[in-house]
Amino acid sequence: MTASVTPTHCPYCALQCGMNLTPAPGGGVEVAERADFPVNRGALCGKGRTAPALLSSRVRLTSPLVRTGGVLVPAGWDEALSRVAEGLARTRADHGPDACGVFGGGGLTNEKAYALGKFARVVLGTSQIDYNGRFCMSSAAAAGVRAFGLDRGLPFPLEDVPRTGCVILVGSNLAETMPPALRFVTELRENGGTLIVVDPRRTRTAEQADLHLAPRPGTDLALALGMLHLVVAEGRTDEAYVRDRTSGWEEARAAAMAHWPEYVERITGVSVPELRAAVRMFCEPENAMVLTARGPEQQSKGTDTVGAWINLCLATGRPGRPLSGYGCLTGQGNGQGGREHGQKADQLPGYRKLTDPAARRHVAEVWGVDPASLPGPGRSAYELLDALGTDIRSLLLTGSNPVVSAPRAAHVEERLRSLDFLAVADVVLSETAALADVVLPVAQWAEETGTTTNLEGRVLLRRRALAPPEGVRSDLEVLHGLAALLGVEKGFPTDPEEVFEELRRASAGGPADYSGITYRRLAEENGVFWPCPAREDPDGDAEDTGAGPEDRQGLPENPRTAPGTGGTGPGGTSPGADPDAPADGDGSGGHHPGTPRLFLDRFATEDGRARFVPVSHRPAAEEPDDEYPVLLTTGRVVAQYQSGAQTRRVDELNTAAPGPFVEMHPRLAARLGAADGDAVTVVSRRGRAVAPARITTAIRPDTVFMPFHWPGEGRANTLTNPALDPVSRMPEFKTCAVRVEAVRED
Ligand SMILES: Nc1nc2c(c(=O)[nH]1)N[C@H]1C(S)=C(S)[C@@H](COP(=O)(O)OP(=O)(O)OC[C@H]3O[C@@H](n4cnc5c(=O)[nH]c(N)nc54)[C@H](O)[C@@H]3O)O[C@H]1N2
Ligand SMILES: Nc1nc2c(c(=O)[nH]1)N[C@H]1C(S)=C(S)[C@@H](COP(=O)(O)OP(=O)(O)OC[C@H]3O[C@@H](n4cnc5c(=O)[nH]c(N)nc54)[C@H](O)[C@@H]3O)O[C@H]1N2
Ligand code: SF4
Ligand SMILES: [Mo]
Repeated sequence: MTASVTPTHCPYCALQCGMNLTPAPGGGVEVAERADFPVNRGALCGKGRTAPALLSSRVRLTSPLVRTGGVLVPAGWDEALSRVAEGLARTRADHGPDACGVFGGGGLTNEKAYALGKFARVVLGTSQIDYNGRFCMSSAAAAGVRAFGLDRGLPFPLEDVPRTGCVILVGSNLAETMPPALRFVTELRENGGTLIVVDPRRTRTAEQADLHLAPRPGTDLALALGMLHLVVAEGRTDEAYVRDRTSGWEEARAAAMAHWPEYVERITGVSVPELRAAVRMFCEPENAMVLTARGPEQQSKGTDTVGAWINLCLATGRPGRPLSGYGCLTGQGNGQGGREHGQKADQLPGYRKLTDPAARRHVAEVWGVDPASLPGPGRSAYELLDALGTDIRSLLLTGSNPVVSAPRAAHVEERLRSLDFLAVADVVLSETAALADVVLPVAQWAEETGTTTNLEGRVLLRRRALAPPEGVRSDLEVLHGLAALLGVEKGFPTDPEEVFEELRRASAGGPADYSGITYRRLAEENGVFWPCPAREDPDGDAEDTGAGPEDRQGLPENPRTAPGTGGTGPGGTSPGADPDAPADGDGSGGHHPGTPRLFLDRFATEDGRARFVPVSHRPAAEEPDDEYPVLLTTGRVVAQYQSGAQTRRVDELNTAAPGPFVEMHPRLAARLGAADGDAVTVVSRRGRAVAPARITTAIRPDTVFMPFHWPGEGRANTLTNPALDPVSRMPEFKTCAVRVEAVRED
């Protein structure tokens, strides 16, 4: 970089706040405000503000580690990479390619996620790859595909939120998990709109709401059905929209009519008058939105639950209309892009299906391999972790810390220990890296260039601002080195832009089409929304993706990118065009402008109609009983990120949120005889955890809440239930049955 200011994006959550990095007086970089990025307009939360701390931290890894005589000792890169290649090659020779597993992360850039999926399928030839995004928004993704034919977190930019009439936030604690985004709902209320928050806890987000519904954890499906029942009963259905833009209404309607408000009140604990008030607030304005996050999604019925909220939106004519619709607030920095380019068990780049022969042909051609050589779909994340040490003998893990973050974590930890060989690439010695045979120290966000796709489907460029410390390599360099040692010399470039150029070609014609996006455009624009297919460029430059017409043969026409779809037709005057785009023609200088708003003309289904899916309430996999009478739910606090591997190593954040706790109602605390701050034991069928009680009336008396950011005796995931959603394979992080006991001093 010649300039001393490097505009880039935060390493943490899916908001991908814009920030500037400037040289710090003592070396390294400092965060400075970057007001031009519309998502955060300069605002940052404490995590983003302190992100540079980990770049220069003494606790980060700067040398590979190799297990020798039972302990991890520093080693050179040649030795470390050889050990990894040997470990994987031996497993493959002894047990076949599917005995090699790969586990990725939604924090990895698009380039890394793409290279990792290609590495698994082309170099290892294994079907056994999945990633932590399965634990994140997979239920919303599955429901989105089912209803709309396409999954993109938000089908509209966040800036639409303040201009709608009503927003229902279902199981999102935005105020703590995406603080700068709270502004959008604050502005909504300033503009006269209303906010409904659905959360068993009165969170900082719920405190902002006009109406807070506090259902029992795991009952959002019934709640949404009860609201839909009332919509029908009160004659609030948008008949014309249902007729013209949807299919399957009769079945979905019949299913909802079986959920009487009184029945729903018994299941959820939300009263009939509250249900009626919510329906009125949602239906009366011309425009309204439902946004879900992990609360309703991380359930063993998460896909149906999101489906029920989508049904409510469809019956009232919301999706595919300006300033209206359904969206999912994705979580990780690249939670969106990380699920599009092939680190998912069933997927090829461009959000293509691994089971689709045309998709296999297209991607195999880009990769220069025989389509028949590509393996089929593999196991989902928890199933993959559960198979470690039995069917899967060696694992390459990058960008995740499942010892802390996976459900039934003690079991997962034991499975990791039973592997023949474990390699982990990380920036710090995470709890999972500490179990590895080889640890590979990798570069961090500010030390390398790459793209991410934020929760709006906006593809962004993160730029390198400083060189990584000596002894550290990038994930792309790691994959390049391993591929070469395993006999694949070509196809794993270390330059991120080169990887992105290949990703463009691999994604061309797929649902998540990035072929019209270049690093140059990303550097000039505030991100580009996919789908963004390559156009014939008048100057004949830059946009040749190499995807000739033959490559697309047999692929269904991409309905999102057909002319007029998504409102990005020529001229950019339709409501879909990005209001932030420069005003030259369609704001794209001859390029496809990208697609800020989806579905305005048609949905991405074969017939262009959104599909109602008939769903019915069912109980959680584990309901309270005499032995385990309390519900446990889990989630986040503002100052820690995920497994805490990064944020627990930043002093300021650690001081703000030093350890786990068990949030409980005074009535439950009184029954236990526990005072605020007293250690309590929480016991589930999977194990026990100990942490101080935090007593507050902000939670239901039948429920306790634990954040999951810490390892050790306060690890929430020792308790959680790995019951999986049948469609998305999402584990039930948000509900399990526990017993709470006061810890007695002996
Ligand atoms: N500070 C911080 N920010 C983060 C992260 C982080 O770790 N820390 N992680 C990022 C990632 S990857 C993600 S996925 C997002 C997650 O963002 P959110 O989804 O906002 O986070 P959670 O705290 O997991 O869950 C949100 C709320 O769901 C509620 N809830 C629990 N059970 C239920 C239920 O059954 N129904 C309903 N309706 N609500 C329920 C919880 O009380 C909680 O307040 O945050 C991102 N941002
Ligand atoms: N009980 C409970 N459990 C949960 C959840 C919950 O709500 N409740 N939420 C789930 C959700 S939504 C998520 S997303 C998961 C997340 O949980 P994890 O998958 O554990 O996520 P992180 O803690 O972000 O782990 C990322 C790891 O990769 C490292 N890392 C960061 N950047 C890079 C990079 O560029 N390359 C490499 N190689 N490594 C890097 C970090 O240091 C860290 O060790 O947790 C899930 N677990
Ligand atoms: S809200 Fe998310 S992206 Fe923004 S600064 Fe905080 S962690 Fe980073
Ligand atoms: Mo997540």
